[in-house]
Amino acid sequence: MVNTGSTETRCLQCTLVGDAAIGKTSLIRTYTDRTNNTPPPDTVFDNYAGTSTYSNQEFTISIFDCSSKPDHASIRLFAYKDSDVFALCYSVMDRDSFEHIKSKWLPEVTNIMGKRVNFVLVATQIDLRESIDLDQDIPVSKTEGHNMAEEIGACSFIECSSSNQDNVQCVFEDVVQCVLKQKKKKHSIVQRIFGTK
Ligand SMILES: Nc1nc2c(ncn2[C@@H]2O[C@H](COP(=O)(O)OP(=O)(O)O)[C@@H](O)[C@H]2O)c(=O)[nH]1
Ligand SMILES: [Mg+2]
Repeated sequence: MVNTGSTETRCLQCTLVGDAAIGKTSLIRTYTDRTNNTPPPDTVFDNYAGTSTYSNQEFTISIFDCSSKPDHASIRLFAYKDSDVFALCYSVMDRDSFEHIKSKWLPEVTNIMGKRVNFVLVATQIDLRESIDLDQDIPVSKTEGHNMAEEIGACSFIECSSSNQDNVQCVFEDVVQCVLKQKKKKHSIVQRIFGTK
């Protein structure tokens, strides 16, 4: 669970959520430098750790990577309960995965965590936009992603590619920022109600 205190190690728990085969495991393995040029494993449940710096402070991010299959829902729910923040992911090359953010993944997360859950919206595989075939769906645009993020109340929206490492570090900086923002908001509510610092 989150510990963002000023003297102890700052650590937080993040879970990646989204359809299968959209690049969740690749994103985590690229961030934590565990790719070794091997294909990503077909995950049921895995736990990774990485570090990110935000405002000159280092944070350890423990990351849960869960299977998206309906059969593994109970494993996901177990991971959700321990999470401080979620990265809701879709691939820009898979319109269904984009639609499922609103129809499936956000409802599943809020069902466990409540409506005030911290989450960022992440678009993956943006390098593939350059190489679409004529018979493929039109990729999900950046504007569509921004609009979705606003509509669902995401802390932030970011597009990335694990293949060329584009914005991979930024995804996890956004994750840290999302938790800190929420912590600050809670602190100011307590101050307003109780007049304490
Ligand atoms: N071109 C490209 N391929 C990717 C990217 N991320 C993942 N992939 C590929 O997409 C497939 C599914 O990735 P994976 O990480 O297993 O997806 P997951 O099921 O959501 O965890 C694999 O073949 C990856 O190599 C990316 O950013 N660009
Ligand atoms: Mg995976």
